[in-house]
Amino acid sequence: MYRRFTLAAATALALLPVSTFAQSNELVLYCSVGEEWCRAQSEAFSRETGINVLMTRKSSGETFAQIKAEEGQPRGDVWWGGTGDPHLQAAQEGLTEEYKSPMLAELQAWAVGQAETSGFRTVGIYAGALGFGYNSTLVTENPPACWKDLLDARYKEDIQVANPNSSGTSYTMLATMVQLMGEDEAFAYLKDLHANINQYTKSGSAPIRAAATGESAIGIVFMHDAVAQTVEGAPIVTVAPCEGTGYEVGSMSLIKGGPNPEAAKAWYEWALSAKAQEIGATAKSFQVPSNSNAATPPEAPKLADIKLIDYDFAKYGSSEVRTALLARWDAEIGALPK
Ligand code: S7P
Repeated sequence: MYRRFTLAAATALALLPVSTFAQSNELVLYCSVGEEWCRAQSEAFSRETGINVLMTRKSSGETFAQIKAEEGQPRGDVWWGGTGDPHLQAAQEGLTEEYKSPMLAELQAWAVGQAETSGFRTVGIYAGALGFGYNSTLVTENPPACWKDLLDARYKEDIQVANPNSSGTSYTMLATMVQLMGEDEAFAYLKDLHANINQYTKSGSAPIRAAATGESAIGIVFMHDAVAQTVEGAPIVTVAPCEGTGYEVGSMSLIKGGPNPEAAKAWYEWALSAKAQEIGATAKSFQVPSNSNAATPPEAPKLADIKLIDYDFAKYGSSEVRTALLARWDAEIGALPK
C-alpha cells in the first residue's frame, strides 16, 4: 500500500509544472552573452540579493528556439543578453512580458528605441558593431578592409562565421548584407563567400577564437569580440568594413509566465543599473552599455567612428522577415556542399 502511494505520488509530482518546485529565492536565467560574462553577472546578482541564479548559456537563436519550444510551460524567468532581433521576434510572438521599467529614464536612446519597437517587451542593454578580425601572423599582405575583400580566393577555406539559425551574430551579418546590398545581391555574396568558409559554427564568437589560435585566418564577428582576443594577447586585428556595417542592440526580456516573477523583476532592474552594466568589462566584454551613467570600457570600438547602417530592427526582428531569411539561408547557403 505504502509502495503504491509512493509511486502514485511520484507520478503526480513528475507531472507538476516546474514552477511548483521553484523557490522564490531562485531565478532561472537564460544567458546569451559570453560564458565568462554570464557567470560574473549571475554571481554578482546572487551576492547582492541572496537570490540563487540557475544560469544556462546558449546563443541567441538557440535561446529563442528554446523559449518558443517552452511556450505555455516556461522554465526560464529572464532572457538576458544576445542580439536584439530574436528578442523582438519573441516579443511579437507573445513569448515575453510587457514591462516598463523606471530605469528606462537612465538609458541611451537606442536602448529605449528597442523597448518601444517591441511594445516594451524587451529593452536594450548594450550595443556593438559587426565586423571581422584577422590573425596578423597568417594574413600579412594587403589585409582585408572591406566585406568584398573577404571574397578573395587567397582566403579559400580560411574564414569562419556562425550559422545564423543558432547565432545572433551571424543573423546580424545576414540582415546587414541584405540592407547593404538588397536581398538577391546579398545571397549572391554569401554564395561566393561560401568557398572561403571552412565552417559555420554554432556560437557567434567561436570564429574569432579560432582565428586567435591560428586554426582559421579570419572570423566574422562583433568587433568587441575581436578586440577581446587582442586584449587576451592574440595577434588579432579588428576591422570595421569599409562599405559600412550593421550593429546589435543586445537585449533583455522577461519570459512570459516564468516561475519566479519577483526575482525576474529584481534582476531586470538591477541589470539596467550602471553598476551592474560595468561588470561586462571585468569579464572582457567590451560592448557599449545602455545605461548612460555606466562607464563605456576604453577598449570598446567607438560606434561614432564606424560607418554604421541605419539598421531596421523592426523589420529584421519581425517574425516574418527573420523566419524567411533563415529559411532562404538554409536552402541556398546551408545546403551547399562543403
Ligand atoms: O560575445 C558577446 C556577444 O557577441 O554575444 C552575443 C551573441 O548574440 C551570442 O552569441 P551568438 O552569436 O552565438 O548568438 C552578442 O549579443 C554579444 O555582443
